[in-house]
Amino acid sequence: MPEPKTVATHCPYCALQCGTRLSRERAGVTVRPSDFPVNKGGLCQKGWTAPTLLDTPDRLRHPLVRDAGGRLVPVDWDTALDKVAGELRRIQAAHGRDSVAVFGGGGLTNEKAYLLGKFARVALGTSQIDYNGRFCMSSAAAAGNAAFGLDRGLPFPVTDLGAADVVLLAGANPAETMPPLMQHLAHPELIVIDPRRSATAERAALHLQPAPGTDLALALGLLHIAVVDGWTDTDYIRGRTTGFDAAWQLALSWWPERVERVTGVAVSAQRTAVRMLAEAERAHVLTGRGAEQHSKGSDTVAGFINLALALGLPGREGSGYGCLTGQGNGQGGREHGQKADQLPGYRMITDPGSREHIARLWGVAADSLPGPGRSAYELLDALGTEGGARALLVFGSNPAVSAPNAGHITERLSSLDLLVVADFVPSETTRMADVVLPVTQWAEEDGTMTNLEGRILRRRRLQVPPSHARSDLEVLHGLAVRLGEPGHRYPTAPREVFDELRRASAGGKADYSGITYDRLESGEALHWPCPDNQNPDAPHPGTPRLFLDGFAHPDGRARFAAVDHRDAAELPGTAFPLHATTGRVLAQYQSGAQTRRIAELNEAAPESFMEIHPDTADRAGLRDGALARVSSARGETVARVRLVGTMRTDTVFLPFHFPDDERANLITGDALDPRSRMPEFKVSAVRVRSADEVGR
Ligand SMILES: Nc1nc2c(c(=O)[nH]1)N[C@H]1C(S)=C(S)[C@@H](COP(=O)(O)OP(=O)(O)OC[C@H]3O[C@@H](n4cnc5c(=O)[nH]c(N)nc54)[C@H](O)[C@@H]3O)O[C@H]1N2
Ligand SMILES: Nc1nc2c(c(=O)[nH]1)N[C@H]1C(S)=C(S)[C@@H](COP(=O)(O)OP(=O)(O)OC[C@H]3O[C@@H](n4cnc5c(=O)[nH]c(N)nc54)[C@H](O)[C@@H]3O)O[C@H]1N2
Ligand code: SF4
Ligand SMILES: [Mo]
Repeated sequence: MPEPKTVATHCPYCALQCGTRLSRERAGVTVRPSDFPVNKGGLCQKGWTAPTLLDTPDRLRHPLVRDAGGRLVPVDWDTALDKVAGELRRIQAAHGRDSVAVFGGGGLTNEKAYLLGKFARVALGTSQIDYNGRFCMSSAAAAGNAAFGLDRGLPFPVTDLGAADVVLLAGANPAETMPPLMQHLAHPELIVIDPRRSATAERAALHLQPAPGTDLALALGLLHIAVVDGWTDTDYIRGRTTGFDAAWQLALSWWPERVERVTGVAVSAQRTAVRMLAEAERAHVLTGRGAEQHSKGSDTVAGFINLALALGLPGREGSGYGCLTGQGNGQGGREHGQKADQLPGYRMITDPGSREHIARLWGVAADSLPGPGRSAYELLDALGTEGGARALLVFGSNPAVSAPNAGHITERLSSLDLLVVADFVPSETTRMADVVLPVTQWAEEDGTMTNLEGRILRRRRLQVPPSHARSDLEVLHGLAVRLGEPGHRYPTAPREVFDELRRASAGGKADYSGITYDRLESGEALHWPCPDNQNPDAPHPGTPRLFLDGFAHPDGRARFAAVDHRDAAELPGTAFPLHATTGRVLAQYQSGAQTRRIAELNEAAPESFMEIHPDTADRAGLRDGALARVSSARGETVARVRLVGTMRTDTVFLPFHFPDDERANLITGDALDPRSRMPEFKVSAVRVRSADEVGR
């Protein structure tokens, strides 16, 4: 069949998954936004420039294997896959199944995420699989599951936001991270909680500017005011929730003046925030990575959910709580079994019934499935150590840049016997690999993605991939067969994988069994859960809005969580007197592996920088535009000084998109949330000084 000239598909980057029309024209591939509900004809600069990535000059086009002289040299696929499979067998024979680990990504399609989990648990038989979503959504997932019995980023369509009167954004900067979403936030009054006056805070009716790592105290304080000032919805609390008293016992000791002392947010601003939310007819509380990427991220999200519950928002038409998921398939990526403790359908790997269901589908014995493995940071931290893995396969991540404590993690990666990376562009991690496998990218493949509202979308193929690139599904198939698996267990056609995934998910929390490629093809808006009701004439319509009739716990009630504030793992002191926090800029995506190769984006954001208050800079002897060295107890990074008068004087901000000695993660630490295992990307104690004196 000839390739189509135009396809309706979605942007390759973030969880908004803006709808686009891609066309192949003589001058190359062009993109136009479509009138899809999330982006309503809008795209951000990354979306507009995405086609450039398809034929970037340094696109990976051949499998590469490191030769005796230490250079990566092109080889054919059989040589590359034979080598990988041979090494994996040798390492597992000598050191056991768990000596091989797998690291996935929230950018992978549902089909890839599913097959990767199956490959790890069956073909490799390893428990050691986790993915970069652990760095992204795990705290909100832990809190959401505990509160509502179910974790779907937004339990309602994005378009509901536009009808709200007030939206509170805790640690999210969508004006840069999901620009077209701002169309839906134009009408509601915004309350933004962010230590920086971000582009989103600029548009807010109210900006609360706490010290990094103090959101939980603030959330407890807002709950305190809601109760004391009589704003709570007592009927809702009585009828639809449990656990209020225990949560209130802890919020009781967070009176407004104390909260002001800990967070720096004025009492009057706290009161205004609560009044705005409580007086609104329709209101939403949303969290982003700013509130979540902490060693108490899951408790912090629980604190904001407590506030939303006290005001009676979740599960009410037009109001609610949600988390803004991050990566393109950040939602689906967490449902199909690439997370250390999960099986497909958002099932727990420790649950005997779930193991039985999945094992039967996969044609293996339930007791042959491994148990839960290590979380992302712990998996990387253990590489090459006693009991840790000695070989690692990476699909869809660039941990040499994006993992916390990156200097240490880079060392762990280099201690491996075998590092295999599948990617379509060179990255800081492929550069360290023993074998690099060149794969297809978005416009060259079919599949499904699940956006931030839990809606399943079709990624469509526009053109043939470069001749030697293979899809991730083909790579997994090729490796599995070489490891002695029957080929039919690892289908390479996305539709076939999706059909198996549907059956795997049937009866699970994230039930996709009623969703088919044909239904998606006809343009139906299908949000999970969408069970197969066996009625072809009136199939299940999917679930755009969750919790309207009850929450997903057996008693139908939401749970308040008894959470209390605690300090960040590391506080500023004499040696390291400032808070550093990290995050994103509009023109770069994540580790930058994709966007740093696009000229327009590089012009807009060419290098790392540090936002710092002029007084703080002055004390450190730093001029605007000078190079600064920013050091923590872990290491040091280099960034261009940017004086910003609205910064807190105790805090600096760095983006994490840049490589080598500009990696912000050289300073971040290894503290993890005890429940979600989320690293504390958003707080480190640092010292800043001029780099000019010492040179680079
Ligand atoms: N341009 C661009 N867009 C992206 C991405 C990208 O890399 N680039 N990545 C995508 C992904 S995977 C994700 S997860 C999302 C993330 O989207 P966001 O959550 O919006 O992104 P961040 O910039 O990490 O963090 C948001 C804000 O948190 C603030 N912050 C820092 N520390 C704290 C704190 O202690 N408390 C509070 N309340 N706020 C704090 C930062 O100043 C920042 O403005 O973006 C997605 N979209
Ligand atoms: N300091 C600090 N660090 C952070 C964060 C922060 O806020 N601050 N945020 C964290 C968050 S939220 C996230 S999500 C992570 C993200 O960080 P990473 O996991 O490093 O994410 P990407 O840079 O998107 O890396 C994806 C890689 O996979 C490739 N890729 C994309 N699609 C596919 C595919 O389909 N198949 C294969 N095989 N490869 C593919 C891309 O080319 C790229 O090289 O960073 C985390 N790190
Ligand atoms: S907002 Fe996200 S999905 Fe939309 S164009 Fe930008 S990067 Fe792509
Ligand atoms: Mo993310």
